[in-house]
Amino acid sequence: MSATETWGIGAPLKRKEDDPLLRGRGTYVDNLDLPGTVVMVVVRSPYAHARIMSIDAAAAKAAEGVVAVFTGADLRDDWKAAMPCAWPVTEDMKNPEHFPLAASEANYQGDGVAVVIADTRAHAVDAAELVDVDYEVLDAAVDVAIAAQDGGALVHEELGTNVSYVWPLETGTFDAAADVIVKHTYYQPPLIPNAIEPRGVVARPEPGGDVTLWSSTQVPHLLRLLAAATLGMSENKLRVIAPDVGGGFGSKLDVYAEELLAIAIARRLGSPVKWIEERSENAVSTIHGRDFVTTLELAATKDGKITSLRANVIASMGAYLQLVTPGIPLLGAWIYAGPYAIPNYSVTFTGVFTNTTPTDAYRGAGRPEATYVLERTMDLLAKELGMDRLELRRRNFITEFPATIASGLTIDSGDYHASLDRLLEHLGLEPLEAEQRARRDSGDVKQIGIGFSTYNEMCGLAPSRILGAIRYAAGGWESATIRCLPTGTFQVVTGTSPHGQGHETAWSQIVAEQLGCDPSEVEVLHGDTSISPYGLDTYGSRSLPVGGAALWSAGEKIIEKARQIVAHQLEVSADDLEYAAGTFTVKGSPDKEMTVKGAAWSAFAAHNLPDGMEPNLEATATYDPPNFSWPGGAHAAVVEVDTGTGDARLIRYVAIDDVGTVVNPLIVDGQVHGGITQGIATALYEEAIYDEDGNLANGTMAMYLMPSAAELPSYQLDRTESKATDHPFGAKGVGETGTIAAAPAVINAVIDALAHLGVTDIQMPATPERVWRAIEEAKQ
Ligand code: MCN
Repeated sequence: MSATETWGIGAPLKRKEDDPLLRGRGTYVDNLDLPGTVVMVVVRSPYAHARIMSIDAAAAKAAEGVVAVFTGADLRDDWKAAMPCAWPVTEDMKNPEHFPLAASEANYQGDGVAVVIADTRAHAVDAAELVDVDYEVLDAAVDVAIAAQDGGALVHEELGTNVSYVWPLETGTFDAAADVIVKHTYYQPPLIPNAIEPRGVVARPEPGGDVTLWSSTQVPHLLRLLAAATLGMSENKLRVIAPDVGGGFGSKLDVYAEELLAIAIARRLGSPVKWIEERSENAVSTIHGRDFVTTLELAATKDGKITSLRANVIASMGAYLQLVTPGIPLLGAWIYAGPYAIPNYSVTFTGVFTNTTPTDAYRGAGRPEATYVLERTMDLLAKELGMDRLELRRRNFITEFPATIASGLTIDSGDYHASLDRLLEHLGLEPLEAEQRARRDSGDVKQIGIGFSTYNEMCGLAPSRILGAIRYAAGGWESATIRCLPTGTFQVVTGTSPHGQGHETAWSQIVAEQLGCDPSEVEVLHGDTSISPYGLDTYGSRSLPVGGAALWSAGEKIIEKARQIVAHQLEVSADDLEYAAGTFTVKGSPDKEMTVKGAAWSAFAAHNLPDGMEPNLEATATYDPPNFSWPGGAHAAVVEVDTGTGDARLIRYVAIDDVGTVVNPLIVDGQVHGGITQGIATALYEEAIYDEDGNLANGTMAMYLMPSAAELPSYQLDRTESKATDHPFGAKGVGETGTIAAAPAVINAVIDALAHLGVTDIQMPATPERVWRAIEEAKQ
């Protein structure tokens, strides 16, 4: 085995970043303790919809330790623009002005109405209780399907409607005269992302009006750009640092009120301002995901060839449009047909305001929502056709690549049959089906069900031209710099901003593979706008497909320059050099060699460089992907359902994913594990429950059922590999695959367990009560 096989691309290297984190030596925002810091606490509306009649802050201002109290009206002149929404999906999209503090009307429970600044957190919390807000409570629009009808409560009266936009994509007519048509409506409830570290910010004023902002964010670069614009600051006066960030799952891909408030107030007071989100505060003030009502129709021939698809999606925006809220449903718009060749395609999205926490990106963002309704409907169609559900899938799989799909995009590579074949090898379907038959025959109270989901997704966001065409404000490229230090070590500066994904390790492996060093010799810097080249941060499983490609491209530039240096020093033609694993050798003279590390020293000393060559061995590259990244695969879930109590337990989970070339199999397995767990959680446990007045009824960890390891079996993972043809070393994204695939597999399994009892539908999450009711209703 060569050295690079033990630590280059493909090696299961343990994550470099974990040691300090596991020893408690990480630096999260709350670990920052800057001299003179004052603490900010946000006073939030207890009502989902209420007019703010008056705010009396006198008692709070007089309380012990209080430095200042600000209301929305007090700070109005600090904002040069409303809070940003970077994705106006249609020209006439309705986007009500949204400022960091509501001044006249609170539009969701948790909407900030004032902030208290004090010397300690305890003093700020106590004083916040004393801020006296007089509210006139208004009717709330909570249910997204009802809100979409208008006629009831309006979230933003001045708009005259709750509909923000209608966005259609139609490339073919639905075949209403087809042999078989199935149609079903699905509800996917709102979810609370629950990163292990809630959000937090520290803003420090610097001499000359500059500000340094530490934030638990996924997007330091976007945050700097947009915060500067909102505050009317020069972009170069704001430095944003994402220190260690304890997860985000999309929820930290945003520009939040508290980030803007901390900067504005730090500038006003001249002291560092710190805000740390509490867990229950996180449940209302950090974005939610999903909250979709989708009707999906599939039309097919008698022999199971699907001829057309129509989807009507009603998606809650929550109370306001956050950074990319309106675009989230659209991220699924191109994949409602998944891995199947369906020629006629029509999807319509209606974005609707509700008096609930704003929605935005949550792991998978638009793609789990699409895959869920498709994979559920595939099972319904198979039943209607009287066809085996896997046979139906196989008959419709796309098999030739590159494949231009009906929604208009091109899938570069994939092998969906191979993933399904591999899945069945691991699963052992026959004994499971035999067990299922035996339990059905004996009338066992515990029934088992087997569910499948064959999926693909588009990630690696994204080709800038396509983003432009769908009206997203920024591009989708990424950048990387490699500095070859004189003594033979390397420094990488990346524009991606990891928050749990292990980029330091994977990026080190890529450099190690290409430049022939040990990964420990590579330092990876990220997450600080003053050190990284401009970048577009981490979301949409883009970091390896886009950032990794930029890094590879920087490495190629290093090798090219090193080749010129080596040729000059060895007095041979550059064409006579062969390169492998960091070393140049002269063709035919194997004893003559020089390494990239040696070239780095020569470039630093600059005593003997080719005429006109700039000293120093360093390269920067930016990479704009020509296409999305197209992972895919096949997942199976096996559940045991107690038909007496409705309790559904997952007993096995098998996942086969194709993410192209794998840089680090340990990291990829970890990503798939985490992703699957979030998908299972969606299927069986998690849901943000609002009452009819818009009160979040389960905003604590005691009430919001996040599964722990105790609820879950070990997963069986394996991979197939079809390389991404556009990526320099064939890698596809992995960060969201599990979440996209898992929920439909689990719900299909629960329904399969109860199919013989006549159950055909169960809404997510399949709680014991819902399952029990479905069984009872089927009896009637
Ligand atoms: N990787 C690899 N080989 C591949 C693909 C990926 O070795 N073929 C590695 C990459 O090098 C990287 C990791 O897997 O270390 C994830 O890569 P990628 O798919 O590019 O995703 P990103 O790094 O862009 O991460 C974003 C993605 C998203 S969108 C969400 S949501 C998510 C996720 O990652 N949130 C996470 N994984 C998370 N993991 C943790 N711990 N915390 C989160 O908040």
